[in-house]
Amino acid sequence: MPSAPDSASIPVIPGFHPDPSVCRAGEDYYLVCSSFEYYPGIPVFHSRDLVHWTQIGNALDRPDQLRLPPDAHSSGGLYAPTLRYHDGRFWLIVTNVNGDGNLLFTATDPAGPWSDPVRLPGVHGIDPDLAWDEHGTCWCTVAGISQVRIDPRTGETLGEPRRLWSGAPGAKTPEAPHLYRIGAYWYLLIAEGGTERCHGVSIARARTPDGPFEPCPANPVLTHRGTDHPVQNTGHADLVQGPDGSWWMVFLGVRPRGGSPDWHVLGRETFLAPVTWVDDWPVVGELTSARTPPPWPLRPPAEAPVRDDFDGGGLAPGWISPRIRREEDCTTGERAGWLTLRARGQSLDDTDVTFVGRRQQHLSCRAWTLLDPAEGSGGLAVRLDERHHYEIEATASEVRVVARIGPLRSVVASRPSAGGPVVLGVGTTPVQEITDPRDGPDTVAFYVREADGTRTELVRLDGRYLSTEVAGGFTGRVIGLYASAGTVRFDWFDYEPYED
Ligand code: 6LW
Repeated sequence: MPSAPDSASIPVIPGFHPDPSVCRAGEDYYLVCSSFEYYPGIPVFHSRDLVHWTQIGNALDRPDQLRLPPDAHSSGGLYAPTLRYHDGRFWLIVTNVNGDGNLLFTATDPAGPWSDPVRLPGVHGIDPDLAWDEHGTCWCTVAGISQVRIDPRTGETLGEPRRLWSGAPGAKTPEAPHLYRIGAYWYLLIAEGGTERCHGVSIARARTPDGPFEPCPANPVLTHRGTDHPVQNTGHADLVQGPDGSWWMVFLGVRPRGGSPDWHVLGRETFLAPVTWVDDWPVVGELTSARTPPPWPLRPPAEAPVRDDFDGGGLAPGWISPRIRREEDCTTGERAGWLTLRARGQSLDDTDVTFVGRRQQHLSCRAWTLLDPAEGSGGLAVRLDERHHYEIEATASEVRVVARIGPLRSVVASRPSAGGPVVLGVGTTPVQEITDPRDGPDTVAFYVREADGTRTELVRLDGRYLSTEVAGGFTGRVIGLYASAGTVRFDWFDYEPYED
């Protein structure tokens, strides 16, 4: 099991934010992540110091940019984008594994709007990358690892795809390629070993963008496999230069907790580490965060507010919904200052459900909401996917806690209620000390806030069942609001993070 958490284990973008791709435009950095079955898709972050990131939008925030069939499976949808700044424009390439394949978008402002998609029917493979050489040729490289020249304005492929390199002999899933010109070489950075405990980052170099590539003798240049580092599964990386010209790597990792085996519950998160160059090969240093900062002044943004009052025109960019969000089922316009949700499916077991949530970003956190169930029923949920979720739900006559774990669904606690507005809460507490090798990663407790402000805990559940090791897939927990019958209104939502 990994060693105790320490200051080196803090992500720069916590919560389910995997497959980071980063680019620099002057003093500004922009970063995107995979978003899978959630809409809007592909969160876009901004930073000035590579450590503090603020979400400024989602690249695919119009239904015509992101088409997900109603039955698209969880952990389907949008995989592994690449973001580049070239020729005064931002370029984003991404795979929609549910039908549309590889898609390319452009923007002059990464906060949006992003263009309509350009399709790439001749590019086969996930994890597409874009790189331009000095002649203006655009090289598109995908998992496998293979490469083809493209016209990025039309999506047309120019020539036949060519196999480039497959990483270490026998290592599974060479993927996540990024190609860069750095000094005298073209570098091909890849991930290999699978996105679980064996994940790693390897690199090869060539004199031209299409090879032949020579692997780094020190590969993998980044992996935590077989170590007791509190951050595991490190891989899927991208390179960028810091404000002082030094080199940095962003990559995904997870924070497993608990006994044996251990479990991670927040999905794959984005981490940062310094890179130095020895003999023209990169050497990756220890994790960097606000607690172990880089050598330039940090530029933290204002603290994120705890409360979302639903008083603005629309929803903040951090709110996501599975597959689609229909204005008529999810609006802040119907009752001013309230979020109104209209039920579609009957529960979070359904793929077509009215749910709007935010990623759980801290191992230890609480979320609260004031809900009015006068015209329906709904509540506050912790969601991994349709088969793995816990929720506290209010109806006209009771408040109950439901657990869905695999094929099993059960009401695990309930109490009568008068049916008026009620404050519901959920809190996660990571395990502090392992006293039994079977200890889970955390507990998930559900609360009702009483009229006098005290809270009553209805039940405390083992968090392992809402972990990736149990549920499978590529995502992490999302905490949010849903309607299971009729119309439910929410006055506010608080997300209180605690120190990890
Ligand atoms: C992604 C692949 C990966 O396409 O996981 O960790 C897949 N790396 O590169 C899904 O995120």
